[in-house]
Amino acid sequence: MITYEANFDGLVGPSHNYAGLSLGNIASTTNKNLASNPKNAAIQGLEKMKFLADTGYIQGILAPHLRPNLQVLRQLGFSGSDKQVLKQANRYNKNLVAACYSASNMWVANAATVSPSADTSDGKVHFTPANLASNFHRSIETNATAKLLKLLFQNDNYFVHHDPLPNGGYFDDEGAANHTRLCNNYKDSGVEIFVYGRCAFDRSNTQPKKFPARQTFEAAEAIARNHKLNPKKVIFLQQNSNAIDKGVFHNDVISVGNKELLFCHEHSYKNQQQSIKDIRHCFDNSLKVIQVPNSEVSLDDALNSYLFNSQLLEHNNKHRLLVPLECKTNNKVWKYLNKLVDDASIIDDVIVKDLKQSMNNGGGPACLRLRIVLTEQELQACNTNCLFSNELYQKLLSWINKHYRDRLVPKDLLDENLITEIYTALDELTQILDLGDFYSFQK
Ligand code: SUG
Repeated sequence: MITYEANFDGLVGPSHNYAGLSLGNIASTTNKNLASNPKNAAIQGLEKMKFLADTGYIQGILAPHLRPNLQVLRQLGFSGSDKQVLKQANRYNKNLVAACYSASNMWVANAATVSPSADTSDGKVHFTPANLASNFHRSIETNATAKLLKLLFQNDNYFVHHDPLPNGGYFDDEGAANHTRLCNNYKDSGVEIFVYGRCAFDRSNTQPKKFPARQTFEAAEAIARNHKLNPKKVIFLQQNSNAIDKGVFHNDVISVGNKELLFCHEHSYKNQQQSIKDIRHCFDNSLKVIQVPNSEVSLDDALNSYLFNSQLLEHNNKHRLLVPLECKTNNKVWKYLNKLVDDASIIDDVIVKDLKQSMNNGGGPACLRLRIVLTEQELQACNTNCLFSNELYQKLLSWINKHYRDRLVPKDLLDENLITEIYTALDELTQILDLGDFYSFQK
């Protein structure tokens, strides 16, 4: 049976803006209040999807969530017309309005953790939407994500949807950004690696000092249990807390794995050498590890370039890396990448894509995609209108050009016209993607 690794990318929403909402994400805090360009952001993402689809990879699309999230503002006691709600909330706290407008749901690597049917004891694909409990603006994504995944992967014969984990600090979960799957072939059972930043029940466990550790060990364990994974094929590794304090807020900013290859920085994990040994022990001799030494690419260079947030793709039994443009403009990283392609027989191609609009908020190529390994039958069982095609590309491109602004600054979030523009755009999108009345204003 043919089995694919499909990449579902988040389509950037029309309210993409820079609000400095994520403590510990250096790009987000540095670029606070910068003018954003939602149109370019969406087109940059769409061009990445097109490239991958044209190259032969299975590419899907996840629709943006409804923003502003006025329902949350009403829940918090702001009332009246939409305009009045926004005005009152803005008087109360500007960050609250920005949070309700955030297009952060574009980074779908944080949407959910997905285990392929080859790894689960009931032979079904398991989904757990992330609670994203560490940041308010991200925590309000969970319900819409759960609804969207259920809509796209509806067939009970193939798909199991779990509830998000409970809030309250013990089970903070950031989804696939802290989850890596290694396997020999996609159809074979694999090793699932869960990376966490802190143990909630063991306060003596090392914690970062400056920035929050967003994922807990307890959340990772709960997902592995729910997904009915074979305990012998699951590994829990702790992130290096100094790296979190430098700005490594998710594991996918410092390591990426696919098939039999793990590409990581030497400061990815708490006990790096033991962690690699554990993976080797759990996987088999075919495991390949490229560990990048700090002397060649420092943590700062890794963070500035987002080298490890590349998409690591299978290519003719080898691998290729789709890297953000920032890897090319960083001399050390670019030199390293050229050496990697020249020297070894593991990576044979590097593709550069401009994703500057997303990068300014700390979201690189790998943040924009949720990987879902699917058999041919499972792929046919999902909502195929959300799978990429040239026709869909053309439709989405003209939809973006028609509806998106090319500049947003904080004061624009109070412009009532923006709400109307967004509703009109999203209404049309549900027709393009055949999502029915997905958004609450359509009821
Ligand atoms: O959660 N940025 C996101 C970036 C997520 C990147 N995803 C992965 N690494 N998988 C975050 O920090 C910034 C929003 C703002 O400041 O406007 C933001 O939410």
